[in-house]
Amino acid sequence: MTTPFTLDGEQRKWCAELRALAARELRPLAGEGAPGRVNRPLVTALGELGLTARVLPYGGPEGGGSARAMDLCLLREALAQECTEAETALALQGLGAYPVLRYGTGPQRARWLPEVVAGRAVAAFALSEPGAGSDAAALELRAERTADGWRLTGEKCWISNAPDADLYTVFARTGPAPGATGVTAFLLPADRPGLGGHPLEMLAPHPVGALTFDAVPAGPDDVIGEVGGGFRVAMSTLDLFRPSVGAFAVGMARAALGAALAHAGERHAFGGPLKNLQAVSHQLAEMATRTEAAALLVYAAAAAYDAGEPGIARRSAMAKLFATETAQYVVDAAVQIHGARALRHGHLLEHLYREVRAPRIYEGATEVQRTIIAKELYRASGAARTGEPPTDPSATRSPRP
Ligand code: COS
Repeated sequence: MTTPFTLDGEQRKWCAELRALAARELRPLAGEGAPGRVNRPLVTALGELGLTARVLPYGGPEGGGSARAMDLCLLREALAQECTEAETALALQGLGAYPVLRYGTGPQRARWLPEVVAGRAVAAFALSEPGAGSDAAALELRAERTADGWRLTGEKCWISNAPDADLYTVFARTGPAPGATGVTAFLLPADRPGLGGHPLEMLAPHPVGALTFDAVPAGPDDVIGEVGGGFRVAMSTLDLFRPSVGAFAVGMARAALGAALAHAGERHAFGGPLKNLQAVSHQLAEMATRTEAAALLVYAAAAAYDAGEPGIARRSAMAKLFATETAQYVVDAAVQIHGARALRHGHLLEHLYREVRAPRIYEGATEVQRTIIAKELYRASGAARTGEPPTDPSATRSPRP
């Protein structure tokens, strides 16, 4: 078995191939996309190159379907070093369609997964609302009972790939109970009557929008998982994707570190290359050390997920928290080493500086990750006092087939 402390030769080779592929095939397509909108040629290429299939291993309508966290993390880290747009387009396909892969019915899987995997359909994960970001269980999108199902009324906000996606995993309140109880996940195609939306202009270039629901009809066949089981669908999806946000951050940190190293070797000031200045060399060493630590936390969380170990929610939270905060530091330090040239539009670091901010917020802000980690610490210390085994919210995760 591979230890999470180092990648094996095959994994390193795969990462190198992915980087070359991203630079050759994906970066040119990314350059042609409109900021803030889904880049369909890029999504199609990710499907045709077989990359989406690695994130969403669809084994037929009734087949198993649990993504491998390590594959997802290595894909994201490698692509992020060459083309963040391709990286994010791939991740969003996974996030939007993973609930269908893991919890969907045979017909839901058969209808949508081949399309998403091939890059012909675009998926989105619609959880956040204007009044429910970090406090996801406060969501208010109402699903009112009708004779043959539900009608959804309300709105979603900051939804990646909206409003251009073809299918949405939507979390709505089907029961009167407040909080996590009474939330149900629905699979809604974009052409459902009453479903509208508009793009939002954000700092990062990836597509983000708002959705409006005006009595949108949904039937029992649209439910993902169980009625009332939607919060668990959302949380377990995030357990898989949070370490991979960390991997995206590690990829960006590596790209920034590479740029800073190159610049410090080429740029002369005060009678020699910048790298001869101790202030610069110590900064580079610190950037490298923190990036390495972030990568190790990400690989450890991914390896634990794939092995079905306990404490996944905590490990995912730690990986995302540490890696995204580290990447912000590394990109900022790389900008500082470059000086003003890094702030010009079109410079790699200007791009990364815009890209690196959002991952500290989406899929659970840094503060939410700390809350998840602390909750588990309290559970474990409470259990140690009583002698009971600690409860683990991520423990009911079905083992990988
Ligand atoms: N896996 C499965 N189930 C989980 C879980 C996990 N990782 N974490 C929590 N649950 C379950 C709990 O077991 C609990 O179920 P029961 O009531 O049946 O016991 C239920 O979900 C509620 O859990 P909890 O009480 O911990 O929920 P909170 O309302 O306190 O919320 C946080 C917890 C803050 C962690 C949650 O709201 C969150 O993740 N917020 C950030 C949302 C986010 O990431 N948004 C980004 C959207 S994508 S860009």
